[in-house]
Amino acid sequence: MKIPRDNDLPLLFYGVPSGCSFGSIVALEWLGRPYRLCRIELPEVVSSDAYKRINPVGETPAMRTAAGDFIRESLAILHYIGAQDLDRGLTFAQGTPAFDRLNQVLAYLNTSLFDAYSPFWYAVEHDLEVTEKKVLTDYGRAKVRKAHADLEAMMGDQPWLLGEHRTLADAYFIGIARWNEYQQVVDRRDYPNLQRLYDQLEADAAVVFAHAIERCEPATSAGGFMGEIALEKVLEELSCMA
Ligand SMILES: N[C@@H](CCC(=O)N[C@@H](CS)C(=O)NCC(=O)O)C(=O)O
Repeated sequence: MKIPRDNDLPLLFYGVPSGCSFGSIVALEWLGRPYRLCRIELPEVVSSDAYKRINPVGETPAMRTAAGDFIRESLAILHYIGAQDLDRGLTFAQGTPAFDRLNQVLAYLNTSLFDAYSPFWYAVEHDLEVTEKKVLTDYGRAKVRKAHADLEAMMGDQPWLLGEHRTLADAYFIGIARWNEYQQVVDRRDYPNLQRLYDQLEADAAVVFAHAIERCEPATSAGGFMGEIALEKVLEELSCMA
């Protein structure tokens, strides 16, 4: 059996605290293939010139693939992970109605749900007048409510976002949906299908693992996690290869 060298393993650069990279960690765990992680602190490290060598737009997640290529943007990374093994059922063959539906739900999560929380993060990170803050958060609240209502209807009473089986969409959903715990924008119990999905995911071993990784607590992987590597080390390797 060929033992993979560290550099042959996909490497996910994930943002903490509470980055949307969470979904990519969950997807990697569900995939079950060897991978490594590189922790990036938000907002300091992610905006540094050093990290911009990994992702020029200064955002997480980013991924260095097993072939050494860099992929940025959650959806591109999630699709890369899913395509590693179609038999895992995290995604579907491109060109099929199932793939198109998955892509549609992922795009909704990546735009409408993700973006709905942006006004709240902006309000937390900037010094605003009371009235400015109110306008911003009222706008955000309307967007978060709409996104929850839309997703509730999209999901219906099926067990997972796409139907009978968990997919990349569920992995990505949980990383964003948990932002409501900090911002308390909606009461998720008003959206019973989403609450059921949320509870089911929070009990999932990959989600428990991803929380532990974010908190630097002992984390039990399904087997794929091969350890963390520091950004400095990755950059050193890049310099040696240049
Ligand atoms: N369109 C990007 C957005 C990525 C993004 O905004 N990531 C956040 C964390 S969730 C980030 O790294 N922000 C930089 C910062 O906080 O300074 C994607 O979907 O991957």
